[in-house]
Amino acid sequence: MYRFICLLFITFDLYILTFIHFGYIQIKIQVRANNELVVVGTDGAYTKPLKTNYLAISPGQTIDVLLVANQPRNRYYMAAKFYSSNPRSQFDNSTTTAIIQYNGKYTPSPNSPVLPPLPAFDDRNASANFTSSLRSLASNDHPIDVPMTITRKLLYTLSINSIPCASNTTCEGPRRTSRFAASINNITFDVPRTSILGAYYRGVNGVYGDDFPDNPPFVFDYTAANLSTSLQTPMNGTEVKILKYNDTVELVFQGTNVVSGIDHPMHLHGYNFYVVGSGFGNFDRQRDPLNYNLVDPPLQQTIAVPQNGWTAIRFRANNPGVWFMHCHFERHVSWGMEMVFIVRNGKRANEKILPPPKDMPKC
Ligand SMILES: *[C@@H]1O[C@H](CO)[C@@H](O)[C@H](O)[C@H]1NC(C)=O
Ligand SMILES: *[C@@H]1O[C@H](CO)[C@@H](O)[C@H](O)[C@H]1NC(C)=O
Ligand SMILES: *[C@@H]1O[C@H](CO)[C@@H](O)[C@H](O)[C@H]1NC(C)=O
Ligand SMILES: *[C@@H]1O[C@H](CO)[C@@H](O)[C@H](O)[C@H]1NC(C)=O
Ligand SMILES: *[C@@H]1O[C@H](CO)[C@@H](O)[C@H](O)[C@H]1NC(C)=O
Ligand SMILES: *[C@@H]1O[C@H](CO)[C@@H](O)[C@H](O)[C@H]1NC(C)=O
Ligand SMILES: *[C@@H]1O[C@H](CO)[C@@H](O)[C@H](O)[C@H]1NC(C)=O
Ligand SMILES: *[C@@H]1O[C@H](CO)[C@@H](O)[C@H](O)[C@H]1NC(C)=O
Ligand SMILES: [Cu+2]
Repeated sequence: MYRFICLLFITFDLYILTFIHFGYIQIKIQVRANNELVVVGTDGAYTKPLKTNYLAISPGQTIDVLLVANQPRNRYYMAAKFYSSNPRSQFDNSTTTAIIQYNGKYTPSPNSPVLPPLPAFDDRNASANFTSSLRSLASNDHPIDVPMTITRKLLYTLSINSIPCASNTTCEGPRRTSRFAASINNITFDVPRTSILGAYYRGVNGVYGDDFPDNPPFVFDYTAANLSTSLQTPMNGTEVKILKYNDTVELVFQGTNVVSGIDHPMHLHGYNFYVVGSGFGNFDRQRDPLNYNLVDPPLQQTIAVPQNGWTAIRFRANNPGVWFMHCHFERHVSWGMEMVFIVRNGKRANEKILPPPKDMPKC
């Protein structure tokens, strides 16, 4: 559960600002309390304005924020640091800063700007609280279309795993006799050498199977503190989940504490999805759906599933094709925390997968 640190990109321009995009790290950012931040969008969809003094953002996400520059002209810090829910992960715990400087003629205070307080690096309440406070704008001009009748109910566990090294060999990495892996529904994805999209489009057999399970193959207390090590070794396969055109899907991601629980920023290609609920602990099929937000849930492309918690999303499968779904921690993708949805064609001409471009190079 080591993280890659990649680009951190912030643009800032006062008065009407704004776009803040952090790729690839999960981070909290805070400006001095009185410089108000107003979140107005996420992953390219409007949200109801949300006043906040910090943001929690995950790899792959975008958040649009307005900064209300209503303070005395001076210089102010903005600050960002890692959020890490896993006590065993190693990361750079320093705080990165930038200075926001008001325009105009004035003498800046001779003192260094006050560093804004940030939530503690392991404050998963602060992270989950921000994430679960987002609401779609859901106005007449920007209506939403949350699937209400569900045709496919899926529960996918997200686990860190451990695979023993071949006997009498040692593996690279911190564990000498085993190596880390990761899985969805206990399947570590084995990336085929042939493109799944190409195989599906051309009807080539043998590249993938269509048995990706709708539910975890073993039911256990997913988030218990002390899980048996016998749960740690995953299965390995190239299984896809087939959806019919226009299926309405509810997918609950369930984080597990196998090896070690951590947040997983899950990203689905080809779709935006509504995030209708989330919580800590095990998802309760009876109780938790009663608290879904079906009125103004945020429309997102990547969602951080809380450590040892769950997140429920809904989408309508109206974009035919072959769509990758994966954790957006690059390390976890390389460990196998991914799977593929194949969405079948509909009947009408505009409900079909597009042909490859004429100039696409042949393999
Ligand atoms: C940050 O990391 C350094 C080096 O690992 C450690 O000495 C220090 O205590 C850490 N600080 C905090 C606030 O966790
Ligand atoms: C997080 O919230 C729960 C209640 O929802 C509380 O029991 C716990 O102490 C909080 N943790 C922190 C670090 O604030
Ligand atoms: C977030 O935390 C604040 C202050 O602790 C609380 O009032 C609010 O209800 C929380 N929101 C969510 C969505 O948990
Ligand atoms: C592993 O090493 C031991 C001791 O060197 C040897 O007896 C055994 O045959 C080896 N096993 C394999 C599978 O290579
Ligand atoms: C899956 O198993 C095959 C055959 O044992 C192996 O070659 C491959 O490396 C495994 N893939 C993963 C992702 O562990
Ligand atoms: C966790 O399990 C191990 C092995 O079963 C046991 O030795 C240990 O005491 C357990 N720890 C807790 C906190 O239950
Ligand atoms: C995953 O599957 C393997 C092989 O069947 C099993 O040994 C292991 O306990 C399973 N783990 C989980 C978390 O389901
Ligand atoms: C798909 O669902 C949409 C929205 O309910 C509906 O307008 C459309 O007719 C459906 N198409 C098919 C092929 O079922
Ligand atoms: Cu992950």
